[in-house]
Amino acid sequence: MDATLYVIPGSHPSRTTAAMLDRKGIAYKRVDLLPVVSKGVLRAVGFPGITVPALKIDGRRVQGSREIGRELDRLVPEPALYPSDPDARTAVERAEQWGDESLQSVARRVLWNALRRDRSPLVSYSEGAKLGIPIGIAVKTAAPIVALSAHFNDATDENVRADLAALPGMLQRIDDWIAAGVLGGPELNAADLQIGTSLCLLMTLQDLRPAIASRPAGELAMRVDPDYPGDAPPILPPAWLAGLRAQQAAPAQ
Ligand SMILES: N[C@@H](CCC(=O)N[C@@H](CS)C(=O)NCC(=O)O)C(=O)O
Repeated sequence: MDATLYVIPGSHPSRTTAAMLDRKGIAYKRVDLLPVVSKGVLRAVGFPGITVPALKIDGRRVQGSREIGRELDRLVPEPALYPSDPDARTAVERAEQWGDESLQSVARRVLWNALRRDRSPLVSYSEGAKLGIPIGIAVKTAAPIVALSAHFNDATDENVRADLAALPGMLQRIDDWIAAGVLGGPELNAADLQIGTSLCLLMTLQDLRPAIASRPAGELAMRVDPDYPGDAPPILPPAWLAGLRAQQAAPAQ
């Protein structure tokens, strides 16, 4: 199979897709793109949309982590990313959809808001990336990219405060899915890979890591992508983290 995966270094759905390809044993070439610049490059190479992950596989173009998951199961059925039992499949697809549509954006907004406050951790997210220019230069000139990414992703203070207030409930939902066997089973499924990488991205922030790492959701994340790049020292206003810390101090029974 001839496969090329277009990613942005540190992008969580890109890591989801890379994990899917690895699980299927499909070798691929990875093309690393800078945020924002990525939109034009994807159009130039013939993708209809402007987001990563984008996969060219045997001449076909597939874009979006969920679409790619389904296409990979069609091309290489085993090991399956979605259960064959219809009820189990519906539950996994619902969790995956929530991961894509809700948790993914929360992780993206929190990260860009934090990097807008302090760009110095950016280099850690590009570990091992081949961006076509030295990483140091890419990071030094990243101010407009960070500002634009925060803007495109609506990473406003107001939104991120609301995201962090909602995060304890989101983590509880993930723990509940793990307890119900929808997530975290013996074989990782598409929803595990979708949700796990968003958790990994959130856990790159030292502000959030302890509250996530100490619970089943955090254990799942470490199973999904233990080598996730990025490490940001405390950056966010402590008052925004109060709900998360209160939940960590008094976990649900
Ligand atoms: N929900 C989609 C969204 C993908 C998405 O928004 N990707 C971001 C990176 S995480 C992107 O390409 N952003 C464009 C940019 O940063 O310029 C998926 O799972 O494929």
